[in-house]
Amino acid sequence: MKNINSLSKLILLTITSFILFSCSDDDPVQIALYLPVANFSYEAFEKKVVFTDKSENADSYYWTFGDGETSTEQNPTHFYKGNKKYSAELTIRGERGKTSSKKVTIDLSDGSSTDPEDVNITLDGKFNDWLEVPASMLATSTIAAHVTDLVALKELKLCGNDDYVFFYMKADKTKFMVAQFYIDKNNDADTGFLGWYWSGIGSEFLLEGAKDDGLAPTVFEYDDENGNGGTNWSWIERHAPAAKTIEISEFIEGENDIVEVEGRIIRSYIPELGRTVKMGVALVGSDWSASGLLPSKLEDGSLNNPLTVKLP
Ligand SMILES: [Ca+2]
Ligand SMILES: [Ca+2]
Repeated sequence: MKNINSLSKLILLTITSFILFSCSDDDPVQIALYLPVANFSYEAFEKKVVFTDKSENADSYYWTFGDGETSTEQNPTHFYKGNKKYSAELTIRGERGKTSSKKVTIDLSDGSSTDPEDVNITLDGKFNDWLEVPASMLATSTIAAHVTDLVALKELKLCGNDDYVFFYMKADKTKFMVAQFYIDKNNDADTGFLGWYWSGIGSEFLLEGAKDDGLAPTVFEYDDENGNGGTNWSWIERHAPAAKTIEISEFIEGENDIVEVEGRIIRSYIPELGRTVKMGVALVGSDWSASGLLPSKLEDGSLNNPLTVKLP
C-alpha cells in the first residue's frame, strides 16, 4: 500500500503558492483548494483486492483495474481472474470538470491460485480437506516438545471464509472438558481482554463450549468499560449455549485417548471480525483448571504469540 498524501499536499502547497504569487484577478486560494487530487490505497487477498479511496475534492470516480474491467464506485472490491501484475488506475473528476489520476501496479504473481472464498471445510470427520487450504490462509500450531504443563491440546489449525472460522483440534479427551476460543477481532492488543495465555492479544470475544455439549459455546464479549484496560476478567454474555454458534464433526477416536475434531464458528455470531484476527485456544479439565494451550508457552516459560488468522 502506498500513500502519497504528503506528496499531494506538497504539490497542492506549491500550486497554491504559485497562484498566490502570480495572479491577482481570481480568488486564487479557492481555486487551489478545490483541485481534485486522486489517491487511494489497496489491500490484496489472493486475487481479491479491496480499494479504498483517499482522494480529495472528487465528484465522481472511474476505476480501471488493468484487466478490462471498470467501476464507478468510490471504494470497489475487485476479483482478478489471474495471478499477474495489473495496472490499476483511479481517475476522479472534480469541480469544473478537472480530473486527477493515480495509477499503481498490483502484483498478484506471488499469490496462490485459490480464492480465499474457496476455503471450505466439510465437517465429516475426515481431515484431508485441510490439506487443500492455501498456506497463506492456514494458521497452525502443534504442541512444542518442551511443554510439560498444559499438554491436553496437541494440535490446532484455523482458517476461514466469508461465513465461518474453521478449526481442527487434536486433544487428549481425558483432560478436556471445555474448549475456550479467544478471538482478537481487530488484531489490536490495546482493545479487549489481555489474557494470561499469550502476549500481543486483546480479545474481544471468548467462546466457551463443553465437549459433552458438542462445543456449543457461550459467546462472551469483553466489557472494555469495566475491564480496567483489559486486565480484569470482565465479560458480557452475548449468546447462550443454546445458540448454534459452533458446529462440529464427530469426535474421531484415536489411540491413547486422543480425539480429533473439526468444526466451524459461525461468523454472524461474532460481528466485525477484521481480515486479520488473532486467536488462541485453551482447554479446561474437569476440575476447571487449564489443561491445554495452543500456541504453547515458550521454552523459558514466557508467553507466546497467538495464531494470526487471515479472513476474506
Ligand atoms: Ca473434513
Ligand atoms: Ca482487540
